[in-house]
Parts: sequence; structure tokens; C-alpha cells
Amino acid sequence: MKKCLGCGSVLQTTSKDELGYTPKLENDLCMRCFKLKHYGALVSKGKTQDNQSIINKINHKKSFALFITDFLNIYDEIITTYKKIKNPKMLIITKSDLIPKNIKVNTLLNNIKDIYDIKEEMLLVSSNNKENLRKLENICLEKKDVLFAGFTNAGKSSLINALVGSDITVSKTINTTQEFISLHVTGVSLTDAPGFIANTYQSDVPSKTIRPLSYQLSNKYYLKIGNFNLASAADNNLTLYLNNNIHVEKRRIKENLEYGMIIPSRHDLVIKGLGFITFSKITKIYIDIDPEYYEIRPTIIGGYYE
Ligand SMILES: Nc1nc2c(ncn2[C@@H]2O[C@H](COP(=O)(O)OP(=O)(O)OP(=O)(O)O)[C@@H](O)[C@H]2O)c(=O)[nH]1
Ligand SMILES: [Mg+2]
Repeated sequence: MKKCLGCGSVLQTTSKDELGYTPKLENDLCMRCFKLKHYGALVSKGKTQDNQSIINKINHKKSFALFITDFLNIYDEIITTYKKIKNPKMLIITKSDLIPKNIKVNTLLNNIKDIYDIKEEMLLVSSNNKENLRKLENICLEKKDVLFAGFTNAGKSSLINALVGSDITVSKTINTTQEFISLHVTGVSLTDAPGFIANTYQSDVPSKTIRPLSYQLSNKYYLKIGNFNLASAADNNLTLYLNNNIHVEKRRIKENLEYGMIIPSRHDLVIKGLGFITFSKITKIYIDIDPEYYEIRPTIIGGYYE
């Protein structure tokens, strides 16, 4: 059984619409990976594996697990999934190149550790600018059998490629990696895993360093953020750490708004898949998106600027 080097699907020549299709079995890549790599083409979503079945498969392996996420994608479901992994593990915050330069990264990591009660070690890395890849390489060399887990688009395959020069398919499309892929390099086994899927407000990948946006809001103004609206009952300073391709506008309020949820001072409103908004003071907010897409936590930023 020959597998696609890009996504791990079993290669087949019979059904064009099924995963792993390639016109010739001599090819190393399935059609989907070929299109993703060469044209960044729109392709089928691929197969979504059930999160619990991925966790079960990981827990059956003996590997040391590196759980990959980035600073915009830290919320309850992600951390709960991290905690379900029983293997010895570490939490890796990747895409450090996206973190605004004014954020103190040590404070960020300590806050994440405290707020989400992370017992294991954490490390900040980036496949793009190679930050701390040497440290990550040393961890792999020491552990010998390492598995990269995390939600779709976290950057798992990119990290493996950056570490060992492999050519696993990387893309903005969800479910890029379809099956577990194991590589054996100089006595070390590295396993890439299919990504977990979360129910997010949006699934897009930021392309450049996040530019924090600060706004002063009174009850006369609201923010239009992409397709939703946000207002604060009390005067407040908000800082938005959101995927930079969303459009934000401050507008005058014209009708009575119903302010519902309380946000304590120095807390973040996390919009899953988009990022988070830090509130400096306690307030009640108005927000018109489904509550399943947001949650509140103490701010991970800490407010200490360099
Ligand atoms: N800015 C930045 N982008 C990155 C980095 N690493 C990965 N990306 C981007 O994130 C997207 C997803 O990367 P992948 O490596 O395919 O993610 P994955 O975790 O393997 O995703 P699945 O296979 O779907 O589970 C791609 O658009 C990458 O270019 C990084 O260090 N910095
Ligand atoms: Mg992948």
C-alpha cells in the first residue's frame, strides 16, 4: 500500500473524487496534495477525523507528544484536548512571528500556564523565522520518538518540514494532513498527526504579525468587527488581537442596545478562530454572535509593555 508523501492518504487510481486519487501509482503525491503544493488550489475539504478517535490513536502510541498551537488559538476546547493526551508532552506555541513586538513573551507564557493550569513545559517557536527550532530539535533528539499533535492549521506539518527538511503538504485549507505520517531521520521518529477540528467563528490563517488595535469606547459608540458588533456599557479601553484580515470600524450607536454579559477588568473576550479582545475595566457588553463562539478569561497579555 503506497501512501501520499504529502498527506498520508493511501494512493489509489480508481475514484477521482475520493482521497488519495492519483492518475498514476508511480506518483508520490495524491492529486489533492499536488494541487495544494503547486497551485495553492481550492480542493476538497478532505476527511475530518473525529477528535476523540485521534486522541485515542495518540494515547495508544508511546511517543512524546508536542501539542502545537499559536497565541491566537488558546481557549478551553484547545486546552481540554491538550489535557486529554496522556503521553508525556509539552505545549508548543508556534508562529511566534505573529506575536506583536510589544508583547512580553515570558509574561505571555507564564499567564497561559497559570490561567489554564498547564503543568508541563512550554516553548515558543516559529517555522517562519526559525525561533527556538534548535531547542525543539534537541527535544526531538533526546526523546527519540516524537508526535506532533494539535488543531488543524496549527502549523504541525510546517514545523516538521522546518526541522528535517521534509516535504509534507502545508496549506491554509483545513484537514491538510489526512493520516498519521511517520518519518525516520537519524535515529529519531517524528510523527505528524491529522489536526483536531474545533467549532470556530472563522477558520483563517493570519499572514503577518498581528497589529494590536486599541479603541476607547463609551456607550455612544460600538465596534463593527467583520460581521459582528461589539459595544461596552461603561467607558473602556479595548485592545484587539485579531487575525489581521478582519475589518474593524468604530461607529455611533443609533438604537438602544441590550448589554448582557459582564466582563471583569483585565479580561479577554476570546472569539474562537479569530483571536481575542482585552478589556481594561469591568463592563457589560453587547455582542451579536452565537455564545458558542466566544468565552471570557483573565487576560493572557498581562498589560506589561516593553
Ligand atoms: N506566520 C506563520 N505561519 C505559519 C507558521 N507555521 C505554519 N504557518 C501557516 O499555517 C498554515 C497551516 O500550516 P500547516 O503546517 O499545514 O498546519 P497543520 O497543523 O499541519 O494543519 P493540518 O494538517 O490541517 O492539521 C499554513 O498556511 C502555514 O503557512 C509560522 O511559524 N508562522
Ligand atoms: Mg498538517
